[in-house]
Amino acid sequence: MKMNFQALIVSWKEKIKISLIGIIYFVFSIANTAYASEPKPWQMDLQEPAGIIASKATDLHNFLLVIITLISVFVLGLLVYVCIKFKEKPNVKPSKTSHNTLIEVIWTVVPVLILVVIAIPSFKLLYLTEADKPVDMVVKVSGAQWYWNYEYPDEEISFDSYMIAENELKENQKRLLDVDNPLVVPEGTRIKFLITGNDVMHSFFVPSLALQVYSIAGRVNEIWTEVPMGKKKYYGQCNQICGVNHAYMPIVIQALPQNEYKEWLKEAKVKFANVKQTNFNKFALLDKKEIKEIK
Ligand SMILES: [Cu+2]
Repeated sequence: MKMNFQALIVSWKEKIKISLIGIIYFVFSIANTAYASEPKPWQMDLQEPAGIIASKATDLHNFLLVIITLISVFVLGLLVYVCIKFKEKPNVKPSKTSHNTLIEVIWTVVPVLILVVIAIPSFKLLYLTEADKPVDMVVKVSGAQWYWNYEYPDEEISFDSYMIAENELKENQKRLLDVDNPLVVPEGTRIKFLITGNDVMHSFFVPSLALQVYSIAGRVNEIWTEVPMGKKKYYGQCNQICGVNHAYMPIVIQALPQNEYKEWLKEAKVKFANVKQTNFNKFALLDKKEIKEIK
Protein backbone atom coordinates (compact mmCIF):
# COMPACT_ATOMS: atom_id res chain seq x y z
CA MET A 1 0.00 0.00 0.00
CA LYS A 2 2.88 2.32 0.93
CA MET A 3 4.56 1.60 -2.39
CA ASN A 4 1.37 2.42 -4.28
CA PHE A 5 1.05 5.75 -2.48
CA GLN A 6 4.65 6.63 -3.38
CA ALA A 7 4.04 5.62 -6.98
CA LEU A 8 0.98 7.90 -6.98
CA ILE A 9 3.06 10.87 -5.77
CA VAL A 10 5.73 10.16 -8.40
CA SER A 11 3.11 9.99 -11.15
CA TRP A 12 1.57 13.29 -9.99
CA LYS A 13 5.00 14.94 -9.93
CA GLU A 14 5.59 13.60 -13.42
CA LYS A 15 2.25 14.99 -14.61
CA ILE A 16 2.99 18.46 -13.18
CA LYS A 17 6.43 18.38 -14.79
CA ILE A 18 4.99 17.44 -18.19
CA SER A 19 2.28 20.13 -17.89
CA LEU A 20 4.88 22.78 -17.04
CA ILE A 21 7.04 21.78 -20.00
CA GLY A 22 3.90 21.89 -22.16
CA ILE A 23 2.99 25.41 -20.99
CA ILE A 24 6.55 26.70 -21.51
CA TYR A 25 6.67 25.12 -24.99
CA PHE A 26 3.28 26.63 -25.85
CA VAL A 27 4.33 30.13 -24.75
CA PHE A 28 7.57 29.90 -26.71
CA SER A 29 5.87 28.54 -29.82
CA ILE A 30 3.42 31.46 -29.74
CA ALA A 31 6.30 33.89 -29.37
CA ASN A 32 8.15 32.27 -32.25
CA THR A 33 5.25 32.22 -34.67
CA ALA A 34 4.24 35.83 -33.97
CA TYR A 35 3.24 37.42 -37.25
CA ALA A 36 4.51 40.90 -36.49
CA SER A 37 7.64 42.61 -35.27
CA GLU A 38 6.40 45.57 -33.32
CA PRO A 39 6.91 47.39 -30.04
CA LYS A 40 5.05 45.77 -27.12
CA PRO A 41 3.56 47.49 -24.05
CA TRP A 42 6.10 47.56 -21.21
CA GLN A 43 8.74 46.10 -23.48
CA MET A 44 12.10 45.95 -21.71
CA ASP A 45 14.44 44.55 -24.34
CA LEU A 46 15.00 45.17 -28.04
CA GLN A 47 12.54 43.80 -30.58
CA GLU A 48 13.21 40.25 -31.71
CA PRO A 49 15.96 40.56 -34.36
CA ALA A 50 15.22 39.51 -37.94
CA GLY A 51 18.06 38.86 -40.36
CA ILE A 52 21.82 38.65 -39.96
CA ILE A 53 22.53 42.36 -39.30
CA ALA A 54 19.81 42.63 -36.66
CA SER A 55 20.92 39.49 -34.83
CA LYS A 56 24.56 40.63 -34.82
CA ALA A 57 23.48 44.09 -33.62
CA THR A 58 21.49 42.46 -30.80
CA ASP A 59 24.52 40.34 -29.85
CA LEU A 60 26.70 43.47 -29.75
CA HIS A 61 24.08 45.25 -27.64
CA ASN A 62 23.99 42.35 -25.14
CA PHE A 63 27.80 42.25 -25.01
CA LEU A 64 27.97 46.00 -24.35
CA LEU A 65 25.31 45.67 -21.66
CA VAL A 66 27.61 43.30 -19.72
CA ILE A 67 30.55 45.71 -20.01
CA ILE A 68 28.43 48.73 -19.04
CA THR A 69 26.97 46.88 -16.04
CA LEU A 70 30.42 45.78 -14.81
CA ILE A 71 31.79 49.33 -15.13
CA SER A 72 28.76 50.87 -13.36
CA VAL A 73 28.95 48.35 -10.48
CA PHE A 74 32.72 48.89 -10.18
CA VAL A 75 32.40 52.70 -10.07
CA LEU A 76 29.52 52.53 -7.59
CA GLY A 77 31.54 50.14 -5.37
CA LEU A 78 34.54 52.45 -5.55
CA LEU A 79 32.44 55.48 -4.55
CA VAL A 80 30.89 53.67 -1.59
CA TYR A 81 34.33 52.42 -0.51
CA VAL A 82 35.86 55.92 -0.72
CA CYS A 83 32.91 57.50 1.15
CA ILE A 84 33.32 55.06 4.04
CA LYS A 85 37.12 54.78 4.13
CA PHE A 86 37.86 58.50 3.85
CA LYS A 87 34.97 59.97 5.82
CA GLU A 88 35.81 62.80 8.20
CA LYS A 89 35.72 60.99 11.55
CA PRO A 90 38.69 58.61 11.17
CA ASN A 91 40.55 61.15 8.99
CA VAL A 92 40.69 64.27 11.09
CA LYS A 93 43.97 65.14 9.43
CA PRO A 94 43.28 64.41 5.75
CA SER A 95 46.00 62.92 3.54
CA LYS A 96 47.48 65.35 1.04
CA THR A 97 48.27 62.69 -1.57
CA SER A 98 47.71 64.12 -5.06
CA HIS A 99 49.56 61.77 -7.43
CA ASN A 100 50.02 58.07 -7.82
CA THR A 101 51.75 57.13 -11.06
CA LEU A 102 50.70 53.47 -11.01
CA ILE A 103 47.00 54.25 -10.54
CA GLU A 104 47.15 56.97 -13.21
CA VAL A 105 48.68 54.55 -15.71
CA ILE A 106 46.02 51.94 -14.85
CA TRP A 107 43.08 54.33 -15.25
CA THR A 108 44.39 55.38 -18.64
CA VAL A 109 45.36 51.99 -20.03
CA VAL A 110 42.35 49.97 -18.83
CA PRO A 111 39.70 52.24 -20.50
CA VAL A 112 41.77 52.20 -23.71
CA LEU A 113 41.77 48.38 -23.64
CA ILE A 114 38.02 48.34 -22.97
CA LEU A 115 37.46 50.65 -25.96
CA VAL A 116 39.57 48.39 -28.18
CA VAL A 117 37.55 45.35 -27.07
CA ILE A 118 34.32 47.24 -27.94
CA ALA A 119 35.68 48.67 -31.20
CA ILE A 120 36.56 45.32 -32.82
CA PRO A 121 33.01 43.81 -32.98
CA SER A 122 31.57 47.28 -33.55
CA PHE A 123 33.69 47.94 -36.67
CA LYS A 124 33.05 44.39 -37.92
CA LEU A 125 29.30 45.06 -37.81
CA LEU A 126 29.70 48.48 -39.41
CA TYR A 127 31.65 46.95 -42.30
CA LEU A 128 29.00 44.24 -42.69
CA THR A 129 26.24 46.84 -43.07
CA GLU A 130 28.35 48.68 -45.67
CA ALA A 131 29.35 45.53 -47.58
CA ASP A 132 28.42 45.51 -51.25
CA LYS A 133 26.58 42.19 -51.27
CA PRO A 134 24.66 40.90 -54.28
CA VAL A 135 20.97 41.61 -53.69
CA ASP A 136 17.70 40.12 -54.96
CA MET A 137 15.85 43.38 -55.28
CA VAL A 138 16.19 47.15 -54.91
CA VAL A 139 13.64 49.46 -53.31
CA LYS A 140 13.87 53.22 -53.34
CA VAL A 141 12.44 54.88 -50.25
CA SER A 142 11.65 58.59 -50.16
CA GLY A 143 10.68 60.42 -47.00
CA ALA A 144 8.17 63.23 -47.34
CA GLN A 145 6.18 65.44 -44.98
CA TRP A 146 4.53 63.18 -43.66
CA TYR A 147 4.42 59.90 -45.51
CA TRP A 148 6.74 57.52 -47.32
CA ASN A 149 7.03 56.84 -51.03
CA TYR A 150 8.22 53.42 -52.15
CA GLU A 151 9.52 52.76 -55.62
CA TYR A 152 10.43 49.39 -57.19
CA PRO A 153 12.72 50.42 -60.06
CA ASP A 154 12.79 46.92 -61.61
CA GLU A 155 8.98 46.65 -61.62
CA GLU A 156 8.41 50.29 -62.52
CA ILE A 157 5.89 50.89 -59.76
CA SER A 158 5.81 53.57 -57.14
CA PHE A 159 3.27 54.41 -54.46
CA ASP A 160 2.76 56.47 -51.32
CA SER A 161 2.27 54.95 -47.90
CA TYR A 162 0.14 56.87 -45.39
CA MET A 163 -0.73 56.05 -41.81
CA ILE A 164 -4.32 54.93 -41.24
CA ALA A 165 -6.13 57.58 -39.21
CA GLU A 166 -7.41 56.53 -35.82
CA ASN A 167 -11.09 56.83 -36.77
CA GLU A 168 -10.56 54.63 -39.86
CA LEU A 169 -8.80 51.75 -38.13
CA LYS A 170 -10.23 48.31 -38.85
CA GLU A 171 -10.02 45.30 -36.57
CA ASN A 172 -6.45 44.07 -35.95
CA GLN A 173 -4.96 47.27 -37.32
CA LYS A 174 -2.55 49.01 -35.03
CA ARG A 175 -3.00 52.62 -33.97
CA LEU A 176 -0.17 54.90 -35.18
CA LEU A 177 1.56 51.92 -36.86
CA ASP A 178 -0.55 50.50 -39.68
CA VAL A 179 -0.53 52.08 -43.14
CA ASP A 180 -2.73 52.02 -46.25
CA ASN A 181 -0.02 50.69 -48.59
CA PRO A 182 2.74 48.70 -46.89
CA LEU A 183 6.10 48.06 -48.53
CA VAL A 184 5.54 44.49 -49.75
CA VAL A 185 8.55 42.22 -50.24
CA PRO A 186 9.03 38.49 -50.79
CA GLU A 187 10.19 36.47 -47.77
CA GLY A 188 13.79 35.27 -47.60
CA THR A 189 15.08 38.12 -49.77
CA ARG A 190 18.16 40.30 -49.58
CA ILE A 191 17.07 43.84 -50.36
CA LYS A 192 19.01 46.98 -51.07
CA PHE A 193 17.32 50.17 -49.94
CA LEU A 194 18.13 53.48 -51.60
CA ILE A 195 16.92 56.12 -49.21
CA THR A 196 16.37 59.74 -50.13
CA GLY A 197 14.16 62.65 -49.10
CA ASN A 198 11.66 65.05 -50.58
CA ASP A 199 11.74 67.94 -48.16
CA VAL A 200 13.10 67.96 -44.61
CA MET A 201 15.22 65.25 -43.04
CA HIS A 202 13.46 62.01 -42.09
CA SER A 203 14.85 58.69 -40.94
CA PHE A 204 13.82 55.25 -42.18
CA PHE A 205 13.80 53.17 -39.00
CA VAL A 206 12.69 49.53 -38.74
CA PRO A 207 14.17 48.23 -35.48
CA SER A 208 13.61 44.48 -35.92
CA LEU A 209 15.48 44.55 -39.26
CA ALA A 210 18.18 46.87 -37.84
CA LEU A 211 17.41 49.52 -40.46
CA GLN A 212 18.04 53.12 -39.48
CA VAL A 213 19.08 55.48 -42.25
CA TYR A 214 18.60 59.20 -42.75
CA SER A 215 16.45 60.27 -45.65
CA ILE A 216 17.94 63.52 -46.95
CA ALA A 217 16.82 65.55 -49.96
CA GLY A 218 19.45 65.60 -52.74
CA ARG A 219 21.33 62.64 -51.36
CA VAL A 220 20.89 58.88 -51.69
CA ASN A 221 21.85 56.72 -48.72
CA GLU A 222 22.14 53.01 -49.09
CA ILE A 223 21.67 49.99 -46.83
CA TRP A 224 20.85 46.33 -47.27
CA THR A 225 18.94 43.88 -45.17
CA GLU A 226 17.84 40.27 -45.28
CA VAL A 227 14.14 39.72 -44.76
CA PRO A 228 13.90 36.23 -43.21
CA MET A 229 11.51 33.49 -44.29
CA GLY A 230 7.99 33.79 -42.95
CA LYS A 231 4.89 35.85 -43.65
CA LYS A 232 5.36 38.72 -41.27
CA LYS A 233 4.91 42.45 -40.82
CA TYR A 234 7.86 44.53 -39.69
CA TYR A 235 6.83 47.81 -38.12
CA GLY A 236 8.91 50.98 -37.93
CA GLN A 237 8.61 54.74 -37.70
CA CYS A 238 10.34 57.89 -38.86
CA ASN A 239 12.79 58.65 -36.08
CA GLN A 240 14.14 62.01 -37.15
CA ILE A 241 11.97 64.83 -35.83
CA CYS A 242 10.62 66.23 -39.09
CA GLY A 243 7.67 68.48 -38.27
CA VAL A 244 4.21 68.48 -36.70
CA ASN A 245 3.18 65.08 -38.08
CA HIS A 246 6.49 63.37 -37.37
CA ALA A 247 4.72 60.80 -35.18
CA TYR A 248 2.26 59.94 -37.96
CA MET A 249 4.45 58.48 -40.71
CA PRO A 250 4.96 54.84 -39.69
CA ILE A 251 6.64 52.21 -41.86
CA VAL A 252 5.23 48.75 -42.55
CA ILE A 253 7.26 46.14 -44.40
CA GLN A 254 5.07 43.17 -45.25
CA ALA A 255 6.98 39.96 -46.09
CA LEU A 256 4.96 37.50 -48.19
CA PRO A 257 5.64 34.02 -49.61
CA GLN A 258 6.92 34.17 -53.22
CA ASN A 259 3.59 33.22 -54.82
CA GLU A 260 1.60 35.72 -52.74
CA TYR A 261 4.18 38.42 -53.55
CA LYS A 262 3.77 37.72 -57.27
CA GLU A 263 -0.01 38.02 -56.89
CA TRP A 264 0.43 41.32 -55.05
CA LEU A 265 2.83 42.57 -57.73
CA LYS A 266 0.28 41.82 -60.45
CA GLU A 267 -2.39 43.78 -58.60
CA ALA A 268 0.02 46.56 -57.66
CA LYS A 269 0.97 47.12 -61.30
CA VAL A 270 -2.68 47.80 -62.04
CA LYS A 271 -3.49 49.67 -58.82
CA PHE A 272 -0.53 52.01 -59.02
CA ALA A 273 -0.40 52.31 -62.80
CA ASN A 274 -1.99 55.75 -62.73
CA VAL A 275 0.23 57.12 -60.02
CA LYS A 276 2.27 59.75 -61.77
CA GLN A 277 5.85 59.74 -60.61
CA THR A 278 6.73 63.08 -59.08
CA ASN A 279 9.54 65.09 -60.61
CA PHE A 280 11.36 64.56 -57.39
CA ASN A 281 11.30 60.81 -57.93
CA LYS A 282 12.53 61.13 -61.49
CA PHE A 283 15.29 63.50 -60.52
CA ALA A 284 16.46 61.98 -57.27
CA LEU A 285 19.06 59.75 -58.87
CA LEU A 286 20.28 62.17 -61.57
CA ASP A 287 22.88 64.89 -61.41
CA LYS A 288 22.15 68.57 -62.14
CA LYS A 289 23.24 68.43 -65.80
CA GLU A 290 20.92 65.53 -66.58
CA ILE A 291 18.01 67.31 -64.86
CA LYS A 292 18.60 70.38 -67.07
CA GLU A 293 18.54 68.20 -70.18
CA ILE A 294 15.21 66.65 -69.16
CA LYS A 295 13.69 70.06 -68.39
CU1 LIG B 1 9.76 62.10 -40.83
